Amino acid sequence: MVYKFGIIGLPNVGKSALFNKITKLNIPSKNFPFCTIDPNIGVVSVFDGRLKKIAYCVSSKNIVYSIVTLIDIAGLVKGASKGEGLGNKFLEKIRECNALIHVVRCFKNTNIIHIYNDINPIRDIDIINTELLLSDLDLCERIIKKGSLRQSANDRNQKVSLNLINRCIRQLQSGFALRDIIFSKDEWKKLKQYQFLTLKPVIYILNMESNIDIDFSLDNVFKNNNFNKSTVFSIILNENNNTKINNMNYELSKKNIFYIDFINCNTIIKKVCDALKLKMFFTAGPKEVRSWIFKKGETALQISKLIHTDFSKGFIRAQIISYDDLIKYCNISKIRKLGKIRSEGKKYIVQDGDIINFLFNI
Ligand SMILES: Nc1nc2c(ncn2[C@@H]2O[C@H](COP(=O)(O)OP(=O)(O)OP(=O)(O)O)[C@@H](O)[C@H]2O)c(=O)[nH]1
Ligand SMILES: [Mg+2]
Repeated sequence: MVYKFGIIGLPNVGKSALFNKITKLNIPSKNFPFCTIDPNIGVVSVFDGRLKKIAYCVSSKNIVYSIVTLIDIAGLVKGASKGEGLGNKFLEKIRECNALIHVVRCFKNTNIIHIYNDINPIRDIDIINTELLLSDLDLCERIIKKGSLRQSANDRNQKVSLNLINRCIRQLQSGFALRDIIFSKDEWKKLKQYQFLTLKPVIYILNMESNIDIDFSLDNVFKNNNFNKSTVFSIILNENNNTKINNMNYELSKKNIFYIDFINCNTIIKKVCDALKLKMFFTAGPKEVRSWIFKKGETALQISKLIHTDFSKGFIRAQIISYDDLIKYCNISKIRKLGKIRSEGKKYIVQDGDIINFLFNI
């Protein structure tokens, strides 16, 4: 499966500009609201410095990075769920995404139109989040109306219980995202099928261009206590800005804040992957070295499907070298002689950095 990340935010805040920077495409990014109507879709490589080192050790010239899909979605406005602006049909586009990248305007440049005329990141974040909450509330009501809820405790299928949906409704009505609720594993599994928007991980990109913007926005954003631990903030500096940030008073590590300038903004994708607890394993041979994204906790059998369904159908075992061993000895025959190639079965929990050769028989 290819993971999908959706870029959301108010109109004219720099979503398409960010999309262009990350994907190296050139879709319109103009100074007027609703410049983007139909979603733009781009494919982005997830860079990982380990691939080059692996390629050197196995004498491979070809590196293939794993990819994710980035979707630049039309701007949302207050009342979108009631049809304002371009309405809420774009929210449906967001539903299919695995994570959201929420772009917030923090730059003050008065030449660039702000749809509500003044720069107020907290209000803007709130407008978008309210629309997401309303959309999820609407979904809860539709689930109840559809009447496909679990009726009794003995009903052991994938249906959710009315209790669970009511819990979601109460959370949303008090203005909080569903991701802030602690669900059991079973509840998670059941809710996942509905693709609730506020259950998705979100990364905030505070789009700014000077130190003044930074003080202004950080101060405001972090004084607001509606943000919980699960929120990851990233900060991006404007392309034209060369100012170095020296005088930061904030405890950055505690806040999960990352400073990223426009030049390096494809590192945002890696940060989103980290926030989603996505890991990488590698396949390596003289023909090519390749990275594959998998979810923390997945087994050898589960990830073998990513490469080919034959691998899982005829799975025999997985031969594994850890990344550290490969780099340390940098020679496969030596690693074999040292007994550092492990044989693992279907249930092995794959670790980040594993270099895997699947043995299968079909
Ligand atoms: N000064 C300044 N301008 C910016 C910055 N980021 C984006 N812009 C400009 O703001 C305008 C809007 O940018 P877009 O990328 O089209 O915004 P958008 O969020 O995709 O807008 P919609 O598609 O209308 O929702 C463009 O003229 C950009 O060049 C920034 O950090 N500073
Ligand atoms: Mg746009």
